[in-house]
Amino acid sequence: MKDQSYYREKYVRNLPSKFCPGCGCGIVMNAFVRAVDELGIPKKDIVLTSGIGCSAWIPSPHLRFDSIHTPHGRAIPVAVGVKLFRPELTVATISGDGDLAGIGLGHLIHAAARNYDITVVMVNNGIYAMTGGQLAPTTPKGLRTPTTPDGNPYRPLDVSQLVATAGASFVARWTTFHFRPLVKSMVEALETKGFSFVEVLSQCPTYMGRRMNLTPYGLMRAIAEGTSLKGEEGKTRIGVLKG
Ligand SMILES: Cc1ncc(C[n+]2csc(CCOP(=O)(O)OP(=O)(O)O)c2C)c(N)n1
Ligand SMILES: [Mg+2]
Repeated sequence: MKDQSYYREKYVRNLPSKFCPGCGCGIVMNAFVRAVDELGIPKKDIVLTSGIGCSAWIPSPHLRFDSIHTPHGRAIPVAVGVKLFRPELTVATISGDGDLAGIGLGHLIHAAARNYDITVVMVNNGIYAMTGGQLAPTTPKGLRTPTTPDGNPYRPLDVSQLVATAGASFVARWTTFHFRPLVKSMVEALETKGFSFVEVLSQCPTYMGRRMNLTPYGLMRAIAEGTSLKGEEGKTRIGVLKG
């Protein structure tokens, strides 16, 4: 059986992590490398892109794959460019909700509609974490942020629904609490021919947990329980919206 040190040594650069204690980014990173390992894709055959934000740090500098850290919101067009020129490579984007569904939303919709053969993993922590927890298009209604001190008056955008409607071949949504199904969906996404999207509802202990007076684990649970994802056999799942 492979233990955590196998994945760390094979896939993660030996650097001090920039993530805050309890951040969901480590869980998403762990899930992604397990999916790659399960598929047996050689490291040299993968290119990752990311934009700007805490989540965008998952591929670069942490992972031992070729990666391109793009300007804010531009991870998807760069991934599409790599895929068009090197179709034999597996190309994936890992980035945040603000990066992909805020400043980069146009690219996301058009890449899904054109069904480009790339995988996008969106780490949705519901805020712009890196810059101090400001309102994102995905922020839960009512949440107080530095830019909505009286509470967010808007509904959050359902990004997975939007991407499915735009025409993606595969869409799945999980939380960091659902590690095994998340890995499985990442495997399916990487295997998909066409545009695949995996949304991970994730915790930011620093800018959301503190505000809600929750520990990282408490925030993880609250996110998992706050989703209407009760699925088979009592397991919480969001599952595949479109396959
Ligand atoms: C063009 C541009 N506008 C704004 C910023 C400031 N900025 C940096 S990260 C970020 C938000 C990132 O949010 P998200 O993608 O959700 O990542 P998180 O930190 O939450 O993981 C913003 C607005 C920037 N770097 N570049
Ligand atoms: Mg975010």
